[in-house]
Amino acid sequence: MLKLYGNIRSRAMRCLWMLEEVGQPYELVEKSVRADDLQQAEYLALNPNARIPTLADGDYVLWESMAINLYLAQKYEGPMRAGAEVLGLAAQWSFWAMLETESLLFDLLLHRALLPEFTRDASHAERAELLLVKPLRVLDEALARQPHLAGETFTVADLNVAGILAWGKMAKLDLTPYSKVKEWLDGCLARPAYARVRSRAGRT
Ligand SMILES: N[C@@H](CCC(=O)N[C@@H](CS)C(=O)NCC(=O)O)C(=O)O
Repeated sequence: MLKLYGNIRSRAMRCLWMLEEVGQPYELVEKSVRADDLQQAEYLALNPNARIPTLADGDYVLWESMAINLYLAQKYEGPMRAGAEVLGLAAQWSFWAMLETESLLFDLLLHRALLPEFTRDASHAERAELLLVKPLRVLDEALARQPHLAGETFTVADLNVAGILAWGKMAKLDLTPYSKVKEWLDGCLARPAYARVRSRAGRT
């Protein structure tokens, strides 16, 4: 059975969402982000970065959340199975989201929500929001041309980017100027597979 190492409150969320969309049986092996949990010889043999998530599909092991999802989209039959064109666009948007938005969104999340209030710095959040204008415009323009990132239907391209942009929602990023992004993100996050993973969080 597929095994995903991680936890719901981490970047493993993106892969849990994908696994739910793919519909293959899988097991979540709970791993926190604590060093004592990650710096174990057995886990380091799977992921030498000592980070989560990691996927094990039998003896085949992968780390990096975006790569795990692109693999699952190629490997398994079903609604998320993607051909070369979709995979190309999914890789493009996944690299783009990681490089152009992820660290800015993380900064925003830290300084708006995650850090204890007395250590938050509003100027960090403002800077991140300003630097996000350009990529959010790019995304908004793409979604004005077609409803999803690789065409008419929801694919791993949407899942990978929405999995990152979800941090913006948690950080109360104002998406009003990017109406297409807002509509698309709300639609992605309303998917039953996403809700199933979130309800699992409520149980843990
Ligand atoms: N680029 C990696 C990042 C993985 C990552 O940084 N995961 C965090 C949890 S969200 C982690 O394991 N942190 C523990 C640490 O850095 O010590 C991915 O997308 O999978």
